[in-house]
Amino acid sequence: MIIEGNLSLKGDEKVAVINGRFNHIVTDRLVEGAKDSFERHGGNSANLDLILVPGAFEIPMALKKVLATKKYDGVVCVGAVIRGATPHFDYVSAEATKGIASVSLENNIPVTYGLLTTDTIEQAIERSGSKVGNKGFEAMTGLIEMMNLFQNIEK
Ligand code: INI
Repeated sequence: MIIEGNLSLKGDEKVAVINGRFNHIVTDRLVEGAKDSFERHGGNSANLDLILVPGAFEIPMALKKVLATKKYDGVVCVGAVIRGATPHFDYVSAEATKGIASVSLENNIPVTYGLLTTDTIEQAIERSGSKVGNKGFEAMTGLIEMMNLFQNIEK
């Protein structure tokens, strides 16, 4: 038997998007992409909460808090870490990524990763609704599949 998740929502699923506001010109577009995917797949926008944090570094701690409420069926994390002239990029992107992964493994609630880690602002723009798609849309679509998969595993 193959167990997988489809991409349709019933409309009662409650989802949170956690957005790191740093580079908000990019991350606001990721949020739009996530919302677009949620609505296109049958989600009710009244059941979609947006949680804003200062930057990607703060996403894991907000994720931990959000999951502890047990209010949500799934959480999408979006943010944009863009390389600068110093090693700051490496610390922020590594901690955000490690933190999201480790917090998500402690809970039985699907979490997806819509963090851009790019060398340039151009690459980030390309991945937030232009040439190379929208990572927020992809992360929400992945979340929908995982929420349905989790339900099917329990059946
Ligand atoms: N936060 C980001 O989300 N993206 C970045 O590119 C970034 N850079 O390059 O500095 C960034 N820094 C802020 C960091 O996430 C924290 O908000 C800040 O250090 C306060 O804890």
